[in-house]
Amino acid sequence: MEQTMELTTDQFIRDFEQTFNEQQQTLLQNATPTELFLALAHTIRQYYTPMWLERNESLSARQEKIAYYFSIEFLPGRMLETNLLNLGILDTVKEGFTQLGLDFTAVKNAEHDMALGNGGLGRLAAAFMDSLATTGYAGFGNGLRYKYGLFKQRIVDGYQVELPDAWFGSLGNVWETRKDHDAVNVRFFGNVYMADAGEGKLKPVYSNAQVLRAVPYDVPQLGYKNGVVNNLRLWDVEIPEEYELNYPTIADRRRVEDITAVLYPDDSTEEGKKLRLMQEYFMTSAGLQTIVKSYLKMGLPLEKIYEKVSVHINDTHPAVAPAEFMRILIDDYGMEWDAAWNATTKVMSYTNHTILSEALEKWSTGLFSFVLPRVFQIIVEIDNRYMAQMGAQGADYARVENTRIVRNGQVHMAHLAIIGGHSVNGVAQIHTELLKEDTLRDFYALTPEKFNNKTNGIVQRRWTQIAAPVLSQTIDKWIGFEWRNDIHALRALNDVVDNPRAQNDFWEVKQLAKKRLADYIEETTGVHVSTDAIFDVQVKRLHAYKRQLLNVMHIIKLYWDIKDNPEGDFTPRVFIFGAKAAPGYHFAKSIIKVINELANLINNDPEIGDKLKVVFLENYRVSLAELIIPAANVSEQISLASKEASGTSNMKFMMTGAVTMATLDGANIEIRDEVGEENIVIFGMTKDEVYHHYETHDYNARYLYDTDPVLHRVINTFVDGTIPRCQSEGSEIFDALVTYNDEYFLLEDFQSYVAAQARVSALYRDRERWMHMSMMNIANSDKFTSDDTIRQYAEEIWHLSLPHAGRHRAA
Ligand code: Z15
Repeated sequence: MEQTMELTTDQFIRDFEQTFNEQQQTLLQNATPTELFLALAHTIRQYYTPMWLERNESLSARQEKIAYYFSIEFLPGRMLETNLLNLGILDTVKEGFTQLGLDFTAVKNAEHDMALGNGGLGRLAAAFMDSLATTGYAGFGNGLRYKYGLFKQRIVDGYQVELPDAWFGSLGNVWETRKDHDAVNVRFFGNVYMADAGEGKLKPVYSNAQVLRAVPYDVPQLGYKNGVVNNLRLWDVEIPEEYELNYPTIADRRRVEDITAVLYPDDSTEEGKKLRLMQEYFMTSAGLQTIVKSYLKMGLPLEKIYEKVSVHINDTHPAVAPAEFMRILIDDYGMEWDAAWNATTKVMSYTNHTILSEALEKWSTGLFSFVLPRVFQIIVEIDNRYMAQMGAQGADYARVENTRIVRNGQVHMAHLAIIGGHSVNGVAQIHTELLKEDTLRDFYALTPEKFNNKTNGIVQRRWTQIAAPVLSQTIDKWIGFEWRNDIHALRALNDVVDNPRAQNDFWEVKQLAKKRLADYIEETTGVHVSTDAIFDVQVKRLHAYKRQLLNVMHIIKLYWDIKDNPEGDFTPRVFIFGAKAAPGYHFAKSIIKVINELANLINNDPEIGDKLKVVFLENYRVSLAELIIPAANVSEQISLASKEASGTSNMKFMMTGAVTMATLDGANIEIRDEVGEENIVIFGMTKDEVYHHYETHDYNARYLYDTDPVLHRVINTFVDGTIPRCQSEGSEIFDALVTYNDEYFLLEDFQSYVAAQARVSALYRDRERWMHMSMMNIANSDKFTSDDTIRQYAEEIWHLSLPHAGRHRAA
């Protein structure tokens, strides 16, 4: 049901000027983009504040069930345009700025990305917040208010250099509101023993514990044109006044502040640090404590909390939740174990985002019991009871042993999340199948009813209406406006994919986006790229399994093709990379260095010219993605089959008309199912072929290197001095590929990748055919709306019902 704010341009201008005058006390003409941004953001705050208050009142008055999404990362990027779009006033505000003679683009660019996330997992969490509000479900986020978000990446001499990202800096976060009255205490360390509490009960007594204050900052999450405002709650740490004497020096205080100082810059690898465990427990405990408190305000029995509360565990980072929930129910509120366990398992659910074992968190029992002594006791009890119960049911002993929580001196967080909850889901069909048949097969055998799939999605509004306004207008022109409110209406585009005038329009749209990106490339790197070339893009975290190196090997092959035959017929390409490497991930950083040096070699070779360009754009982030993705012709989704749980940028590229170069991995498979085999370019091994290699140990990379002359030459290029200034990085790559037998099977997939790329070049030269493919991708992208994904979570996992429309909803 559509519902937009009623706001005329004149009214907006009055509101904005008044806020600006109160805040900045200068002339509009003198204001910097940042000052204008602050005034605009505060104007918007005034617009949504009444909706936010009303939403909270109506949810508690109606005692609606609420789902809480616990995530150590949220990656919303910029919020200004999303908030304006969702209020239905983006065009009004743009028009107002034009009338005031102000540059809206400069103002929107003054907003710093809110980058409290690494990559896909954090971006998905932010997408779900938008979709929860948009669908109207009561779903709130719970996370950490890091002072420094994901590091800022600079490239110096081809190397990645990391700089701190003080994202709210001295200006503060304009969207947040501190909620002092909801602050709670969180305890770490010390000793715990059980004392007699009378009536045969025991109560824990703590000594020497460290008590810290958790203070929430709430960030509103606006629904698209429906007047709904949900809440993203981010916790910050403070020293409670009564304990200030314990922290006499600034250094003492700093150690505490560390808990919310930095987002761990690791993606898909476990960061086994004490501080990380403290972060995880801090946000989980604070969140759960306030959830129980606000539930009890309704005057309902605690045993039935699962009727009004769901808690979702996003990856293993908040997986201490079942144990902490048990602690709160038993220690703080005196509930019996069985009732508490019944409530806990009905409240909790868990999403797995990877099969890479490095990312399935495990803590040594020594560290865990040192940091969280009481929680550890509870986990041991859960584990013992699990063993006893499974034994009593006659479950297979080996399976039970494989699934227990405490094993070989380690606490297995995924196991706690599965045993302590009622649902575990993967994030794409193939990923969920792999969980069932491999990673979590013993759990699947014991409790198959807990397993389900929820294929990821994206906030399509951001990637079209915000990131690609001209594309959006062109869609309007051909099929009308309905798709802006109901994305499934986009399918009407299927009728015009072969219409020459439509094809021409969509071609021009892409050319404009490419021009916009080409200007940015020239400005930031000094490299001139031609928009006549295919823009071939791989943007994502740098990780061996994502195989940026396979892309590099293909580029090297093309380089030699041109050098061997400079007059040959060649379809020009611009290869564009964007990728951050975890600061401790040495090999990933070596790949960045090699890409940059290869780029120098190729871009400065006059014989190569416009046939081939390679560009590495530094500091890839959400706002840069908004510039890059709509400009892509080819979307590189080339992970080793089975390794990329889903991928989500693949969906964004598809929707803006790129053709996907894909392995049969993650959501690529579902993209193929939507667009059809002939509108995607598939190559490489299947997951079964990969697993066959694992089972037979028959893979021999050196043999491929020795026997395939093209491969031989390409791989030698890393070490023979052709690419200057990366001797040591080149030989690391050589060793990984040949000496250490190529863990991700790049050599095996190379020929098939090269052939697929040749197919792309031929297809691109046939403009009609290419535009058919491109438009088929746009026209059939509706399946990947996170609005539908979140509806499935809400209905099938959290058992939410749609709250009744509030006053702001049209009748
Ligand atoms: C992360 O971004 C993902 C998985 C993880 O385990 C961690 Cl620690 C971070 C990604 C997956 O790699 C990606 O395939 C998926 O699309 C995304 O999560 C969202 O589910």
